[in-house]
Formats: sequence, structure tokens, C-alpha cells
Amino acid sequence: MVMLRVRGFEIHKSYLSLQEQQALIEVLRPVLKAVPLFSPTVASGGKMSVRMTSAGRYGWYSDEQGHRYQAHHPKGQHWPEIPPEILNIWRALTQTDREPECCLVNYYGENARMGLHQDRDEADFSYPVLSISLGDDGLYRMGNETRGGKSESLWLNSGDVVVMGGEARLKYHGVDRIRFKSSRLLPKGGRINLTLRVVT
Ligand SMILES: O=C(O)CCC(=O)C(=O)O
Repeated sequence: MVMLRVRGFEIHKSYLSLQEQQALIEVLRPVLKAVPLFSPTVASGGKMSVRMTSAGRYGWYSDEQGHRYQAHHPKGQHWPEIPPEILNIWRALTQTDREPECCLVNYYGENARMGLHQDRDEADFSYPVLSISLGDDGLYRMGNETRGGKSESLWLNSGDVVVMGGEARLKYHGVDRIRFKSSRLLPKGGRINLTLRVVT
């Protein structure tokens, strides 16, 4: 296990064994059944290429009115609890007095990407954001606290965990592309990213 530090982003390479990755996919199955993935709409009216859903007290949501956290799935059901196997990773890698209130589940199909953005819908930026990569490789880009300027990229592989706290908490980041079918973790290919955040 190696920990890389890039611009304040802590990248724990191969943090999860193959068995632990497979166990996470299993605990996600009932979550995805209860609150299916959907394609959020952005303020401009377009659809995001990443499909998503959430677990926890709050889920991240976006529509023509903008993006925010809300207590229910767009079809009305409350989000399921964050599985303990996922909470354990937060407890092991963050030194905080709070538990995450949102586990965003992002699914990247073959051509999905996530543009550079800051995570700033949360009330308190002193808490870190933790993100877990499962499945296909994703090209992760890390920028600055303001839009533009030089950025650095690296491939996140299945089992890698990124902690974005301290000086990295408000830095722009995104996923330029995935290497579809580079991993066999998900039978149909694609990449799952789990992002844990304290919201309130
Ligand atoms: O997929 C990733 O690795 C990053 C996801 C992300 O930046 C987000 O959900 O805000």
C-alpha cells in the first residue's frame, strides 16, 4: 500500500484488496435496488454523463434549479443507510469526530466523465471528503482552488481511496475519462466511485 500526496490530495493506492472491493459491490447491490441510479440534470438543462444515487441522511441532487443535498431520491424514497463496510473506511482514514451524512454513488459508463468542479455544497469545509474507486480505471485530474491554471492527473484504479481534506478540500477535481473494461470487478464494465461527505 502506497500513499501519494499530490497538491494536498492523499491518494491511498490499492487500499482495498480485491476481496474487500468485491464485498463493497455486494453491499451496494441492495442500495442500488432501493434507490436506482438516475442521470441528474444540470442548471443549463443538459444531463450529466455520470449516473448516480446516494446512501445516508442526504443525497446529492441536481436539476434545472441547481445542485443541492436532499433527503430523498427523485422518485420519493428515503436514501438507505450507509453500509458499515463503507463507514469503516471513513473511520480508518479520516481523523474526524463526525460520520459522513452522504455516500454519493457515481457510476461511469463507457463515455462518462465528470468535469472539473469544487465540492462546496457542504456546510463545514473542515471535514474531509473521501472517495473510493471501484471497477475500471479513471483518469483523475486535480487543479487549484480557483478555476484554471495548471493541473495534474493520475489514473485511479480499483481499490484506490482519495482523501481530500485540508489544503485540498476546495480544490477543483474531476474525471476526464475511464478505461472501459480495464477491470473485471463489474461484470458489465464501468467505474463506481463512492464519495463520502459530512453535509451539515
Ligand atoms: O469519480 C471520482 O473519482 C470523483 C467524483 C467527484 O468528484 C464527485 O462526486 O464530486
